[in-house]
Amino acid sequence: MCDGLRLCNVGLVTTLPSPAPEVGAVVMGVLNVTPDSFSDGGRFTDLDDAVAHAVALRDDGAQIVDVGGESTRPGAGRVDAATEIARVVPVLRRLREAGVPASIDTTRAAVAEAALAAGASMVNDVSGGLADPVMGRVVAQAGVPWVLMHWRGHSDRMQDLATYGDVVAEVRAELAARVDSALAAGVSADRLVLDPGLGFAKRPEHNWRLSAHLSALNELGFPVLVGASRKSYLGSLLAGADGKPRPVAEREFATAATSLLAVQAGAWGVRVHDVRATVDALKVLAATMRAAP
Ligand code: PMM
Repeated sequence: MCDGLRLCNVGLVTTLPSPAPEVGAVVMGVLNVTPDSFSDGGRFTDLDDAVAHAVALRDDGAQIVDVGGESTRPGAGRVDAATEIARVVPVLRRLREAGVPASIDTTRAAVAEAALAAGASMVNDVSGGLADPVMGRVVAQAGVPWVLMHWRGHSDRMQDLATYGDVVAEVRAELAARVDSALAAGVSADRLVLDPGLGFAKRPEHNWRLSAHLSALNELGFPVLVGASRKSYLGSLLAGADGKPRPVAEREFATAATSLLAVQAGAWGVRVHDVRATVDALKVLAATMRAAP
């Protein structure tokens, strides 16, 4: 049975969660068990703290908690697969015990495989399958949903790859190619979610343009997930008179605004650090839509 609050397990096959009606979109909470993520890096390296935070995100209204063991902030170096697995697997096991639905945020097939065995029920791949050619096979065999994010290269060089003529057309075409590749690997179309990858090989103007033209991605016919939460282009927008970007922890109102606008533009889901603020904003939108003629 699918109650709209959990991933729906049908035998071995896991289907996408559907939005809770009073919220109108799927809210994915962020849990980075890394020492160096830009927002929550270092906060949840203790297992009990990580699990408690995931439970709090769920209680605030997250339908799925996205667990990441490798930072993808611009300029970040890579950790090896064994380190990534050692960070995420104990957390995922505990989340399974606690009944908290979880996705694994990784670009590595080996990490995805270990994470799925430990209880993750969805793969969030910021490389859209480009970083690891085996990822499609692992996802197809597991029969789980797969978020394909737009990406052009690893974090240490991604900002050099932020060159576009028409960012909307190029992101759309590059995501369509990732969909073709996922389908060719045997992943079923109803397990795919697309994500414009705000901040990944994107300058602020690219993020704004993509946000303003989300409908171009919706036209591809797949659910769209948007991850704007606390990102640096919001910090720049909110810079003080001294020109300094607004600190990461003070970008919550702006993040909630991005969530509302994304869902209003047709997004299926939003990926955020502060679930409560976004759920509040989405409830306002959903109530307004219900009252519309
Ligand atoms: N952004 C980050 C990490 N993972 N996954 C998806 N699908 N979309 C995103 O925009 C995204 C992501 C950036 O790092 P964070 O975990 O600190 O937010």
